[in-house]
Amino acid sequence: MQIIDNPNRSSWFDILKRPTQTVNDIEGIVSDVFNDVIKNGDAAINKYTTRFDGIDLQSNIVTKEDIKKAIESVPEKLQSAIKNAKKNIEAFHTAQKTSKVAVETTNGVQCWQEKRPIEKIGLYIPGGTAPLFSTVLMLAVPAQIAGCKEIVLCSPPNKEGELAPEILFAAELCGVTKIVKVGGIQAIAGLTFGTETISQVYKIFGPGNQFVTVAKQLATKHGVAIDMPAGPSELLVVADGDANASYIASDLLSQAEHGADSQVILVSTSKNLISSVSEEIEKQIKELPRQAIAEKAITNSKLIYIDNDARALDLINEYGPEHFVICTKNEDFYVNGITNAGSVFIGDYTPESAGDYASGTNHTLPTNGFSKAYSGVNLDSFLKSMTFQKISKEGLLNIGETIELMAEAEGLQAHKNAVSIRLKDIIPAKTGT
Ligand code: HSO
Ligand code: ZN
Repeated sequence: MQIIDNPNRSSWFDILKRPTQTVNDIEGIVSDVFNDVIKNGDAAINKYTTRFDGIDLQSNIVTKEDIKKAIESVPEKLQSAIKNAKKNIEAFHTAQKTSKVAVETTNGVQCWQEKRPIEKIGLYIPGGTAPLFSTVLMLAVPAQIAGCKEIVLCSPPNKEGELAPEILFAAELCGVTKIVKVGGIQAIAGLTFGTETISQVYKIFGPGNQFVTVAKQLATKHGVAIDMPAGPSELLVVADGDANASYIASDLLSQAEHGADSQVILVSTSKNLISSVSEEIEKQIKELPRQAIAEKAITNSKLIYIDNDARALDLINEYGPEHFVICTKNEDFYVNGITNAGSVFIGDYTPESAGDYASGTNHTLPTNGFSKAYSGVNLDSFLKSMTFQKISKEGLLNIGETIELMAEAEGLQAHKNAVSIRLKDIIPAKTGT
C-alpha cells in the first residue's frame, strides 16, 4: 500500500483521485441495446440474456413455485439473521416518516406539503461473484414502508438460469411484487420502456457494473429517475495513535474485497499506527478467500499521514468518502466537522459491515465524491414531496395585488387576469360594477 507523508494541499487532488473508469465505448453498446428493446421488447431481452449471461431461458419470470423452493433451501439460521436485519432496517426507515407540513402564509392562504409514494419502482440486484442479497433488504424495505405499489426486481440469472435463493427469500420477505431474471443493460432497458414481461417503472434503484451504471444514466434521458450514479465501493478510516490496528485493517479489507476497483484509505496522525495497519493488512489479506480481488483493490489504496486533525478533516471533506470510519479519541471533532460522507461509523466497535447488513442504516450510498451533493438511499428516495394550497376569498384579497403587480411586471397579462377576474367578483364596488 502506498504511504503518503503529510502531503501539502496542492497535491490532494491527485492523491484523492478515484481509480479511473472508462465509459466512452460503453455508451454505444448501451444505446444499441436500448433501441433494440424499444423495438423488439422481450425478444431483444432474451437475445441479450443468451449473449451476455450465456443462458437460454424458457421464461424470465420467477414463479411462486420457484420462490417456495428457494425459501426451503435457505438455512433456518440464515433466514432468522435476514429477518433480524430486516427488523432493524425497518425500524430505522420507519422513523424517517415525516408528517404533513402546513402553514397559513398569509391570512386565508393555506399551503401544505405532503409526501406520496413513487408508484412503480425497479430494483436492480447484481449477480456475479457474490450475489448481494442484503441489497434487496436495503431497497425493498424502505420501498414497502413508503407505500410503493409495484416493486419490480431484476437480477441476472446464473449459468443454471437461476437466481440465488437468498435473493428470492429476501424479495418475498420484503414485499417485492415481481421478480424477473434479467441483468445488465437489458434489465435497465426493460424497466425503462417496459416489455411483455417487464413492467415499466418511474425510478430505478441499485448498484451495478459500469454497463448498468451507464444504462441507468441513459434511462434518465428517457424520463426515468435513478437513485444516484453508483460507483465502486470505498472506505476511509481516520485513526489516531491509540486506535486498534487490527480492527482498522479488517475494516479496510472489508471494502477492498468488494472489487478490484474498490478504494480504501487510512488517514492518520500517527506514523506508528500506519505501519501497524500496513502489517496487519498483509497478515489478514492472506486468509481471505477473495484475496486476489482485495489485493488489486489495495493497489489503488493509500495510507496518508497528516500532522494535525484540522488538516486531516479538510482532506476527508475534500474526498467525500462513501463510508467514513472514525477511530480517534477526539471523535466528536470528526463527527461534528464531517460535511461530505455517505455514512459515518464511530468508535472501535462499529465495523463498517454493521451498516452493510444489520444495524439499520442503508448501504446504498454515494461514491466517487458524490457525497458532496447526494444523500444515500433513505425513505425519501421512494417518496415525492407534493405541495397543496387552498386560498379563501379573504386570502385572495390579501395577496391578489402582489400577484397582479408581479405578473404585470413580467409581461404576463393572462397570469394577472386569472387574479383580476376573481377580485372583480370579490370586490365589485372597487371595479365599479
Ligand atoms: N458495502 C457495500 C454494500 C454491501 N456490502 C453489500 C456487503 N454486502 C456498498 O455500500
Ligand atoms: Zn460491503
